[in-house]
Amino acid sequence: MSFKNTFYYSLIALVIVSCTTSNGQLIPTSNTIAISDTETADSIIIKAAHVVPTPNQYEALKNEFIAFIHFGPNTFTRMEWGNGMEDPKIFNLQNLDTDQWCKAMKSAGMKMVIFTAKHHDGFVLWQSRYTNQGIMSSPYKNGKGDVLKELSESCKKYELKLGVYLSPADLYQIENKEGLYGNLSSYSERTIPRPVEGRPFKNKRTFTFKVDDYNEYFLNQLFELLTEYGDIDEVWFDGAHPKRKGGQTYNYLAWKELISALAPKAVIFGKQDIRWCGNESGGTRDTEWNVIPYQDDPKAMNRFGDLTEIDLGSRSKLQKGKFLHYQQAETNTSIREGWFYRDETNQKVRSSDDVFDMYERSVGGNSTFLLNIPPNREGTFSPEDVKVLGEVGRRIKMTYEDNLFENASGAKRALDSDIESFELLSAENKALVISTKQAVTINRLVIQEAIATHSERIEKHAVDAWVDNAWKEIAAASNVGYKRILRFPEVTSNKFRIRVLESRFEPAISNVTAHYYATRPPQLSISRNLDGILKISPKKHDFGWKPHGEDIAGNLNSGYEIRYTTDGSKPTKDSRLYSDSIEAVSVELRAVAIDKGELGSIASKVFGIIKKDWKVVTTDSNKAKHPAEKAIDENPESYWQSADKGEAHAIAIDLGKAYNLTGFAYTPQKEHAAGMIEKGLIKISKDGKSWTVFEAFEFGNLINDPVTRTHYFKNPIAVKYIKIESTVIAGGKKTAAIAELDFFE
Ligand code: FUL
Repeated sequence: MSFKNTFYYSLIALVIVSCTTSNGQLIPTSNTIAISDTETADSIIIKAAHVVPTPNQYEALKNEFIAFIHFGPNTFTRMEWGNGMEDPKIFNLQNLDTDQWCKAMKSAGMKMVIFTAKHHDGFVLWQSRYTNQGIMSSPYKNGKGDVLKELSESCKKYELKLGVYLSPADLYQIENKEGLYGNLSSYSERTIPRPVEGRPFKNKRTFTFKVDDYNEYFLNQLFELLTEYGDIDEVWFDGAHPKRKGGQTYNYLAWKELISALAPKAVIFGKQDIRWCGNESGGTRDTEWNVIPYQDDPKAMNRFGDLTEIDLGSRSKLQKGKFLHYQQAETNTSIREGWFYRDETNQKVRSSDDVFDMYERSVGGNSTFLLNIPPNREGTFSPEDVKVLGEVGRRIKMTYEDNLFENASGAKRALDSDIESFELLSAENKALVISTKQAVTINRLVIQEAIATHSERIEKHAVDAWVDNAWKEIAAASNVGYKRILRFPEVTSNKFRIRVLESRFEPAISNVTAHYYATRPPQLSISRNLDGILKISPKKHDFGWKPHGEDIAGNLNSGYEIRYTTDGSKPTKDSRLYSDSIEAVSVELRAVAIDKGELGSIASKVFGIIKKDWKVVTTDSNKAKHPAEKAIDENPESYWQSADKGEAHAIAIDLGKAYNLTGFAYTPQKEHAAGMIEKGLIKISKDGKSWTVFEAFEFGNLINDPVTRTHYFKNPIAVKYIKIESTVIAGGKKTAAIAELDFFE
């Protein structure tokens, strides 16, 4: 043990006994702190309490709400993942209005936009010198257009920061004859950027790296992106691979060196700065720790895996680390079903309720909210998306602009609206009392820790209000970190108290504000049973964020009524009143909750034909726990899974009578990543015995985004026996699974 370590340990031991310091710092803070083999459990926790974000990470956290833009050939082919063999002319863009994008993003209060400069298909949306698979070969401005350039200019005009997503996976470079991906080229010293005749760079810096062809290509492209479009504040890398070739690996450490040199303010997503939240549906953890244990030093790591567990940084997890590292989460999801634009009719757009709820859970849950808005084929955000962005921005402003603790007294340095100053709590004093001049009615409380200097330390806390001459607990949650938004039923008082119940070390609270959210009619969800009986109820979130152990929809909304239509028309206050169920129907049901005359967001669901008389004719195999009937039981939680290994698996269904079918919906199971049917065939039969192929279908990105996918047939077909047969299972897996199948008339 070094002298330095011995010194720290004695100090730690001393402080654990006395538990106070003058400034709340016991050891030097750092972005990564190593743990030695002989370290005690207590000193590991003390170390965790001194792991802080880098200045770049801290700035990125302060952005809070940022945008993602997925745009490219998929926008025109309506695919989630391209195949790399697209003719660049498919990107048939005639108009582009990046000012309109920026205006809409600004209206939502977003601070940065991350643009898909290249998605997995390898098509580049800027004027790269190193490929012709891109905008230069498309009709847009006769091959002279540059979407990233236009966006970067709009960003300057509207004061938005800019980030770029450069997909490491590259199907064009895999599929074409001269493709560089996995071409087994040797490693040698290469100069970045590689000079190209007649295309000089303004930035004259050069770099030398020992890399292979694909990594050189990637570095050349990074050089272009980081030197020709103004400041880049985030570089985004994912880990998805629709296909692999030649054992291609990535020299991330070389990429990082280049990024640090050319974009010193940028954070890197998918690597040591920012991690994926673990899902693409806007799910958040109740407790999102950003101080994470690692086995290797993240600063020297070349590969980062996805961290998807529910618990990433509790005390017991920290004990297993050899390095403790600050790595914040980004909660990423799309405003539309899918990352790319498809259409105005079948592709649902999230409601403002939904987006606002995700905003509160993610920004108020120690992460950054990254919301994707996919531009349409006209080069604009669609009107519905623009409306939702504006509405969410208004709600954020209306709720959070006014601080009802503005003139309050008590915890001065937490109330002064300067998030750098803080109130340091100690073992003796673990509470802050706040008094307002007049009584205030609140249902939201924001708490922030001084993470840049004092890390995230609070592990459990509660809030009380002084009501009827006694303290009444109104909310409780676990950690705080950068920001915690507490949501609770409204309460009126002039005295509040924050109690820290557990912490890693002396917590430094930098900000406390109180707010009132004007509640709205609840979002609704619609379900159907096997007999076709429909039920409408307030939506429960897939990932329940219920820090105070109560049902938020129930707390915030009562006395509302539900109105609905079954003919596809918009429900209004004059539509039919819902009581407790709707008789057997196979329809498009649209419903809305109405509270004090105000209409909530419309919930809609298209129900296929009723499954009561369906029978499974055959399957190739079944796992004992997952019989075929589970695919048609109207319960998306249960599923059929094939037992045999291979790519081809089938389930055939007798619909009871012939229907004129227009399409089908596939709901994958969500328990694990195996069994996602990426490609398959629809087969039909007259007798349930001999089958002919009717049509092929394809669904991309199912592993990361396992939501219901719909495929409409080119022409309707009258049929009684129908079969779904897989031809490709996502992620190279060998079994097929179906949670629910629906057929539309
Ligand atoms: C994933 C990709 O596979 C999706 O298509 C999308 O780009 C998402 C943001 O990242 O890794």
